[in-house]
Amino acid sequence: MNELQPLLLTVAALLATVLASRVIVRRQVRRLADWLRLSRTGEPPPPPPTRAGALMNPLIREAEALAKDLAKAQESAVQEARLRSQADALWTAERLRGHVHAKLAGRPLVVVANREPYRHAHSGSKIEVVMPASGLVTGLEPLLRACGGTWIAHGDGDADRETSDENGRLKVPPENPQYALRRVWLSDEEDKGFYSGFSNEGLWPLCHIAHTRPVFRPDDWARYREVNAKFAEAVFEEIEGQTEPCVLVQDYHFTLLPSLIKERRPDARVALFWHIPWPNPEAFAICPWQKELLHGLLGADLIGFHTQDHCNNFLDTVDRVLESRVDRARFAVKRAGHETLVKPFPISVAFPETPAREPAAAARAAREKVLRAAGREDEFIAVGVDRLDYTKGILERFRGVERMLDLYPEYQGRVVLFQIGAPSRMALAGYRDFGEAVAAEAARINARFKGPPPIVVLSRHHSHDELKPYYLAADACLVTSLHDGMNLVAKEFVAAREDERGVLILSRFAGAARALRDALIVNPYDADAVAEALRTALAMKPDAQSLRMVRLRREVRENNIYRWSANLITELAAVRLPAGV
Ligand code: GDG
Repeated sequence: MNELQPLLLTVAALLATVLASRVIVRRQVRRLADWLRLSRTGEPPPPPPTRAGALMNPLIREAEALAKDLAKAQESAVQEARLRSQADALWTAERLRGHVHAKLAGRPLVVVANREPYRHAHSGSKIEVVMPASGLVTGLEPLLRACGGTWIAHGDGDADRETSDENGRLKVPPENPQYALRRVWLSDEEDKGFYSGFSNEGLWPLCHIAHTRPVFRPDDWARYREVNAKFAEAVFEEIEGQTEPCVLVQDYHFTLLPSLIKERRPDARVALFWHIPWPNPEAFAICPWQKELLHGLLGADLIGFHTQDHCNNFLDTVDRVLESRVDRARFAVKRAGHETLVKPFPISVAFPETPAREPAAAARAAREKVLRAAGREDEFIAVGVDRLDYTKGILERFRGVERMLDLYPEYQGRVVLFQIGAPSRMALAGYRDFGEAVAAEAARINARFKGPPPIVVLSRHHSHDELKPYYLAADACLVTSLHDGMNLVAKEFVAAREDERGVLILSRFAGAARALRDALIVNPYDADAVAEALRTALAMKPDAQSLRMVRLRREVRENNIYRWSANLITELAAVRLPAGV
């Protein structure tokens, strides 16, 4: 027995060692497995397990290396996915050019708008070229620049004839020609009845719920029909000999054009984009020629509005007024064998593709510049940029500023509102009166407060380059439209703020309020609400401004004007023409 004892002890020790190693190894393997699982599922790799003995070390080293490789592969996959989704989200002029080229496959693109993108006017002994203050021009010019084509418009500059050829054609932009402008000449009488009368005294107030009564005169209606027919002739000349051209008609000036074009050229694909709101059927019924207008519009293959609400109002109006089949599931109207799709396309602006190098310094410089130009030293700057139009809520905005200074007197003498107001539709007495009312209201409010006047009205046309320092300098941008299809000023302000500062105050009655949720949304009729929003904006900490502005900028960057154009052209190119046209 004694001889056996050492042997038994050795066996027992061996067994104990084997068992202990088993436990240790199993624990190590389990840890290793847990660690690998965590690495595989995308958690950041945890610290490597403590090393237990030389036995596991080679395995652990390999696992460590594997986990590192895995982490790198995961990181680059995430990066790649991010880039891919960014490329998907970002539309640029370059991308649009390729897209439109592919979609149109050589078919010509013709845009018809009343407003021309470049107007030539005499200025002393020189001729100047001006881009008119117009949201439509801001929205459409990038498409034509990127893709070429022809823009047909009323030539209303006093030097337009001498700067175009005998057919009213010229290449634009003047400094770097990229597309054709075809000018249509209107007599004073035509302009008065078609543009000032039926379009701007009739349809404009009809579609904007701003409590201004529309005026419908039979003579204006006659001129409106004549001018629509005249533009149709210009379209036929431009598309002569071209097969399956694409025609993009713009706005309420040309409701009759789609049917006129389709009747003579059924092979044309025709879209009409409506830049202003569409009211409910009761409001629209005021127009004595509502049937004719709807008939004209429904010649189009596609009708675009800014928002789904406007599409719904349009379909309700058609349903109420015409014999037709309104397909609410597909948002389409079928009438006499022809189908019109009705869809929202929220318009936007171009977004700077190459970021500024020192945005904060640029904003500071802009601030000094606009204050110096006005001879002021205010602590806070607010801006408003509008055509001088009663729908833009300029008087309501002024009353909001006045109320803020009454409620929070500590701001008196420290804040200025620069109101840029481009004169608009000056042939109409109502618009001239409105310009005077704006000046008078500013003067009334300014007289109430001591020190530098709180409201400065800059009542002249400003180019986009002149507007930019105001956008950049502003602590708050006020967009207080009483009703607005979209409102591009709101989006321009956001696009300009590369420093990610500044607060947008935005009317809930502007189409832009649908998507720009990080603005301070107000009811412009409520002076207290405008006052509170302005006070909130001026008191907002930089971090809070930045949080909102970053989100607003993401929205506008992703849904920029190139995406708008691409969506519109994609839908138009997909229109199926009836066989044999
Ligand atoms: C209609 C709808 C919709 C340039 N210089 C001046 C000036 N501009 C430019 C602005 C802006 C444009 O004019 C104004 O755009 P909005 O969108 O505010 O408005 P509307 O002209 O009424 O356009 C509107 C738009 O069509 C597009 O579909 O958004 O709802 O009503 O780009 O930079 N503006 C002013 N003074 C200038 O000197 N006010």
